[in-house]
Amino acid sequence: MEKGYQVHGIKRKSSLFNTQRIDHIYQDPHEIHLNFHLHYGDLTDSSNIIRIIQEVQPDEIYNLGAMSHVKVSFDMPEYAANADGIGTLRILEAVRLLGLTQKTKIYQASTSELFGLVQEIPQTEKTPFYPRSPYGVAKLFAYWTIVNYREAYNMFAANGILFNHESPRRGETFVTRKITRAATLMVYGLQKKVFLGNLDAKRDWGHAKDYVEAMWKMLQLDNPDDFVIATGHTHSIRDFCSKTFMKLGIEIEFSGNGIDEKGIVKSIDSKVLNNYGIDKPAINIGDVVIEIDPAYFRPTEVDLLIGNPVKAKKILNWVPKYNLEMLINEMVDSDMEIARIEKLTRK
Ligand code: G4F
Repeated sequence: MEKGYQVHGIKRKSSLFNTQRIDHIYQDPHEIHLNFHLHYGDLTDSSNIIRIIQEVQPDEIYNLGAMSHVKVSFDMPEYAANADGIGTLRILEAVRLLGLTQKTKIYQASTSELFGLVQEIPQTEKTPFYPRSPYGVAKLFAYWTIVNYREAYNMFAANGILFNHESPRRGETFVTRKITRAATLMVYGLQKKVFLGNLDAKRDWGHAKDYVEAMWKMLQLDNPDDFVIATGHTHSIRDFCSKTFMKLGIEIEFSGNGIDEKGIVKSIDSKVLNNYGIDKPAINIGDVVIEIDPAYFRPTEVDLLIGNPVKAKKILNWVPKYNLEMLINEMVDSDMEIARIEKLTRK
């Protein structure tokens, strides 16, 4: 919207309000919301997708719609295939059948999950795919459908192979937000500990703001192409925990192995918490704040992701502005404010 676009989004019907993460846009004092429209829709409903595209006649479509939780895709594989795989096909077919192939550019949210059991380190646009989940397999179908429609019908359809990208608006069941949320609730005494799965997995985490800029840049090219978007740095879940707690002045020591591993508070720098207005944290040296719950293990795991974004840097002139520290700082500060308000309202 800052770029002057009229933005149309699709939301699924739910019995509860589920637009909290974008509600502030409606409250923008500059009335920018006049350029923002939400339609009821679902990627599993072809006629609905065709109708919305026909009504909107979009210049650009950004398909980020998905059942995007990798672990949940093992429980709902057919739905993941339908929404994430065939859903992409439905958009392409709608654009084609409505005669919009020369007008509408399509961005497909492909994913580093395509690399799965990685065949090369770091991963580039040329690294062979080896998905490790129903989510990854569905996204593989979508990836190749985009390539096929580009070649068969001369459509502007591009894959952004995005590595993990996070922000304060990240859903609370994804590991980064789960950790920042838990740590901040703990210092306010609103949560005792957090249960996690595989702490050894490594991810190349970037900031969603940087990655959205790359998506947009991809659609401004003269010719469609596929790009890896990544930072080129990787960290384990364990590292992410340590850095998050450290941002709050809390040093964590990990001890034990496998499902018996625990994260224990080793030291607390109270000056750091004082800066957040906390005199007496509800967390003490020796507290076990992280434990393992095998329920979060995946039947097949993606152990290591690290991308090489050299092509995006060269062709899109894309340079990320955030590093991991900046990302964690922003997420922790935002979650501290949320926890502070929760503490007040729970009293
Ligand atoms: O945060 P995650 O759930 O993200 P994951 O699986 O990497 O997928 C995300 O990034 C992809 C891009 O590469 C997207 F395509 C996808 O839609 C999604 O946005 O898990 C990250 C890692 C995994 O290895 C997982 O096993 O963290 C590990 N983990 C350890 N404990 C956990 C937990 N993941 C979650 N969600 N919850 C845990 O308690």
